[in-house]
Amino acid sequence: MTTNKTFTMIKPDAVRNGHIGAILEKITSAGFKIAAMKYTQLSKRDAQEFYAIHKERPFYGELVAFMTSGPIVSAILEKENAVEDFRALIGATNPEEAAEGTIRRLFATDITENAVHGSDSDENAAIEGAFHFSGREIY
Ligand code: RTP
Ligand code: MG
Repeated sequence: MTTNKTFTMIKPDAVRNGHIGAILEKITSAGFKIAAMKYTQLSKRDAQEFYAIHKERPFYGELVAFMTSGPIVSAILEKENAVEDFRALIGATNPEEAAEGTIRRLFATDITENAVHGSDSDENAAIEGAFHFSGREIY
């Protein structure tokens, strides 16, 4: 069996609303192993760089303000087919469009404050994991 990795953040809305434990339970119950994890807060510069791909989008300023508005939990997760399976577990970006039982459907506030991040490719999973964790923090 091949295993691979994805990167996630429990975003400030879900942390503020007390959902860290319930979200981690959904993640581990779905078969993801935790390879790295920390409780931290993004600086404005961190968030601008992490979301640089969206810098021309109209929601970029709002996204950076939201992602720096409080602490987050960031983690590297390991599972066979990790990126695709995790995107399925979290559901659509807009929680109103997210499938029943998905993390965003259960815990997100709206399309901006949508509870969790999930990498969209193996390449971005590696880039995003390395942005948040040094080699010594990954097990
Ligand atoms: P993520 O990167 O956080 O896993 O989310 P995603 O792939 O489902 O969505 P993406 O298009 O990459 O957008 C990144 C984050 O920007 C915020 N967003 N706001 N107001 C809006 O129209 C809007 N669209 C996106 C969300 O926080 C989204 O997760
Ligand atoms: Mg994305």
